[in-house]
Amino acid sequence: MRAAQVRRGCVSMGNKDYSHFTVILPTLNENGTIGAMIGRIGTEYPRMRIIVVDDGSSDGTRGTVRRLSRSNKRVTLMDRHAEGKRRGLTASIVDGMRRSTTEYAIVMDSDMQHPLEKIREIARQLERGCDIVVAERESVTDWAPYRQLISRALMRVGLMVLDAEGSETCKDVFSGFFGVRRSMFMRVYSRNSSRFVGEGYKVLFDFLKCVDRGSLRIGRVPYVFHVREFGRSKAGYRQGLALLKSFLS
Ligand SMILES: Nc1nc2c(ncn2[C@@H]2O[C@H](COP(=O)(O)OP(=O)(O)OP(=O)(O)O)[C@@H](O)[C@H]2O)c(=O)[nH]1
Ligand SMILES: [Mg+2]
Repeated sequence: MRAAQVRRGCVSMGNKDYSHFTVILPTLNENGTIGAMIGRIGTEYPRMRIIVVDDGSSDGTRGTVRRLSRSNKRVTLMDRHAEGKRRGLTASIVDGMRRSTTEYAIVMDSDMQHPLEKIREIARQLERGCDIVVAERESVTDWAPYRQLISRALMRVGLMVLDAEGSETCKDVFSGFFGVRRSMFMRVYSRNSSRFVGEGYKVLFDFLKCVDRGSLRIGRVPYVFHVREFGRSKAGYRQGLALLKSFLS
C-alpha cells in the first residue's frame, strides 16, 4: 500500500491522488452548502471519496446528494432515516466510518464552518504516520459571549475528565474536524461502543476517553472557526445532555 510505504520510508508523497481518503459529511438539512462542498472536494482533492450520512433531512439535501452520486461514483449517500435508525451525529459518523473502505477517514461538518483547505494538511500528517490529526479551533470569530463562556467551561470539564481517566488528550477535544487511521478508530470503537453517545455531537471526545494517554501519534492543524453563514444550527439542549452523558460514560 502506498501510504504504508510512505510511513515506513518517512517520505511525503505528492498530494495529487486522494483515493485512500474518505471524507465523512454528516447532514441534517444542509442543502444550502452540501452541493458546493461536494463540488469543491471533488476538484481540490482528486479521487477522494465522499460519504454523506443523512439523518432525515427535509430540505432536499438527500436529493442533491443522490443526484451528485449518480454522476460521480466516489460520492455515496447513506440515508439513515430510510434504514429506520435513530437520529444522532456520533452514530452517523460511526456508520460512515464503518461504510468507508479507505485507509484514512476525515470527519467534518457540512455547513462550511470547517475550512476545506485544511483537509490537505490533515491528509499530509496522516500520511506521515499520525494515528489521528485534529483540526483545532485556535479562535472563534463572532461567537456570542454566552456561547464562548459555555464552550470554555465545558472544555475545562472535558479536559478534567480525560485527565482523571489518564486518557489521550489534545487542545480541542470537542473538535468536529479530524482525520484518523480508520482501522484504528474502528478497533477502539468496537471495544468501547457503549461509551460512545450516539445522539451526541462529540465523537472525538468519546474516542479520546477510550484511549490511554501517550498511546497515539496525534497531529494538529490550527484553524479559525467562523460562525455559520448558511442554514441553521442543530445544536441544542439535547446535545448538552448528551455531552453530560459523554462525561459520565
Ligand atoms: N447525520 C446527522 N448529522 C447531523 C445531526 N445533527 C447535526 N448534524 C450535522 O452535523 C454537523 C454539525 O452540526 P451543527 O448544527 O453545525 O453544530 P455546530 O457546528 O456545533 O453548531 P453551529 O456552530 O451553530 O453550526 C452539520 O453538518 C449538521 O448538518 C444528526 O443528528 N445527524
Ligand atoms: Mg456547524
